[in-house]
Amino acid sequence: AYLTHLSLTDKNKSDLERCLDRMGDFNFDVWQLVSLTNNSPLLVTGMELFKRWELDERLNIKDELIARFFSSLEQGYKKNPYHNSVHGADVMYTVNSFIHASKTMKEELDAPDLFAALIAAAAHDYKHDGVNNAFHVNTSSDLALRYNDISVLESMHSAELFIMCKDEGKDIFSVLDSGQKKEARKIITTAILGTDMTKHFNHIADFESRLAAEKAIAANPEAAAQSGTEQRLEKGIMIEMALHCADISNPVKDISVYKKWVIVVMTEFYEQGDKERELGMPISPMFDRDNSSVTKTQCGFIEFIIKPIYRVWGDFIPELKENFEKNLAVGKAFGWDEYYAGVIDGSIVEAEREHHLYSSRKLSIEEGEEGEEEGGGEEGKDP
Ligand code: 8BR
Ligand code: ZN
Ligand code: ZN
Repeated sequence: AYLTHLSLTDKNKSDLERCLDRMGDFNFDVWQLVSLTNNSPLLVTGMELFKRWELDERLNIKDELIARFFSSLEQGYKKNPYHNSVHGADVMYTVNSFIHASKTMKEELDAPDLFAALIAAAAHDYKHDGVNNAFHVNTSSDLALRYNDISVLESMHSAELFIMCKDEGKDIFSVLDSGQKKEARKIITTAILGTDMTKHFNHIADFESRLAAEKAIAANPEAAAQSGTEQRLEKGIMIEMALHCADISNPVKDISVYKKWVIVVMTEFYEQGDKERELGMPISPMFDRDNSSVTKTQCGFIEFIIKPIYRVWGDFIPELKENFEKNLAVGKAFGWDEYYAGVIDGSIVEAEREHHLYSSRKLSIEEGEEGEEEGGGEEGKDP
């Protein structure tokens, strides 16, 4: 019924409904939502997931408020190649699929926690401007000055979410009582600030030790009750980790979906590299379109970032562990440079046309040889 907000034809509506049926699956293809929703993937994902968890009834939220809130979030996402509302919708449905699969999270999280987790995911890159924290800091941008160089973008995403909610008719937190509001705000700010990649290895170590503590307690409740000093796996920690894992989940998805993300993430990195070149700044190797390898970047990202965290995350969600491992095994062997250059298949250009959220910069077939000069060795990966 909420699809009435979208002005779709009946045919489109039934296609969309069929697509949305699969949204609970970890390997759902969020890209389909772009065309099926008239470019409103985040609005539709938000409405769908609030319905699925019956948050409208459990927290007494009117459809109009849910729609206005997610629509406003969606409009705040800029049309960057990668950090756009498709990424917001992707991260939101992925967090949902973690919670949905995990017996532990389903038992632990009540309605206000689910509400907070989904909103944190939907808003986690709100108003992202397509360049990273290092660029902000190195250019002394207004945002870097405002946030003292500390988690500049993440601070902005979270702050702007709560500022947006002050607008007439968009305060989705108004459905919570003051205690719930305080708790939801704590969960959301912590989880969004936790998406800063500089915290990545802390997340792994911290979550691993908390997970071990929980297992020890489950195995021997009395001994654990005596010591009492162990850090437990609290709800906020689970949500923070779920959001960070979802944020970097591209390589863990089906290869067909992952491929589309690689095109847009590399496009955005290279556009930042172009800006750095124009400004006479040093260009980080990953961002230099004339001097980098998509294969090395993605393989390094998988080996040093993704595998370590998904090993721990798979221990926490054994329901999805096999899925993570299967997808990672396929993704790593892929020839990303040739694919990015359009040599393997022409889907880049096709995808660019299909999703006009993509950058206007055209990718040319001639760029195919980049990154081959170092003999394809494994050294020098720099995620
Ligand atoms: P954000 O989406 O919050 O920016 O965090 C993801 C970060 O992971 C990116 O900024 C980037 O540094 C890195 N990354 C790389 Br490398 N490849 C990626 C990919 N395929 N998908 C997502 N992130 C990637
Ligand atoms: Zn981010
Ligand atoms: Zn993100």
